[in-house]
Amino acid sequence: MAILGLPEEEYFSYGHRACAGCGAAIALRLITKAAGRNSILVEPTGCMEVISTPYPETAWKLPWVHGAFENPASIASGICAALKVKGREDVNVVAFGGDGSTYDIGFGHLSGAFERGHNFAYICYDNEAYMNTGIQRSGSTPYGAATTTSPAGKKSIGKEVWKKDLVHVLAYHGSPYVATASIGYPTDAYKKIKKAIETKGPTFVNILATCPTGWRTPTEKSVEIAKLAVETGVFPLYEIVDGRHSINMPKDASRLKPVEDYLKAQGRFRHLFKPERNDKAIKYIEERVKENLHRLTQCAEKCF
Ligand SMILES: Cc1ncc(C[n+]2csc(CCOP(=O)(O)OP(=O)(O)O)c2C)c(N)n1
Ligand SMILES: [Mg+2]
Repeated sequence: MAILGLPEEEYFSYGHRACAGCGAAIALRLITKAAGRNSILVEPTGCMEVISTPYPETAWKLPWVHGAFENPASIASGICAALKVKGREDVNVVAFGGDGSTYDIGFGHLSGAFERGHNFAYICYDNEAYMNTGIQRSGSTPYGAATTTSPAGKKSIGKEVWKKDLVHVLAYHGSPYVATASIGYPTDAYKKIKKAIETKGPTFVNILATCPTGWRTPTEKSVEIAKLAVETGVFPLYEIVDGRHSINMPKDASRLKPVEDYLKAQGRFRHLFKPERNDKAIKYIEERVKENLHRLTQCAEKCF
């Protein structure tokens, strides 16, 4: 299936082993389309590595390096250094990892690579948990979500702390370009990934990618739910270019869809509504979402 207005060439081929409705597989198509032929890809361990390279097969039509869970940013740094020595400025270095690798286990490597200022783009396909090993919570898992290591029950509402704001953490490293994207808005995501690749220096895009298995959502609703995350303000789309914020969506914070619509659509939040409605937790989520949008709007109006 072609995505309207995007290059038709596919460098991440069909026949891979992702689950039906896998949002991260859509993200990979967008990443490779934006990167194009002259690219070297780096990927740590995670679902997208496992489903794309079951020996002796591969879904990759571009040079692709698999690293350990923690070190895609270090491998990308080494590739950048080698290309520099060879005087090659025509090759894109693109690393991409899941949220577990990016937000948690590989964070030290990522921070180091950003501090050193290598010329590469890092894309996190954010499915908000360690899915490959059985849905464990990560630093990116949202507040209130049930995972196997933040189970919901009589004494727990699921994950009890808010999602880490990695996008700003990397912006504060001095990155010239960081952005959020969603597979619900593929054209926006494609443009941002392309911009990240074309901008000199270490850049970052966090793309929200629905996981029907971990989020307990119907496979045919992956794109719809990824859109709903944006339309409710739960996952706003914005860019920070050389320290300057701009919010792409939602445009009007006073006309959002109810946050409840997003939560109710997913089994990982079901305990917030059944057997009894947890008003306190739902209200807390709504308030934090509003607060976050307010903070972003202020950043966009002033300067970072
Ligand atoms: C150092 C290390 N710790 C743990 C693992 C086991 N492991 C492999 S993949 C994975 C989860 C990956 O999560 P994420 O990065 O979010 O990608 P996803 O599976 O969600 O695509 C874990 C814990 C490992 N390979 N190496
Ligand atoms: Mg993950």
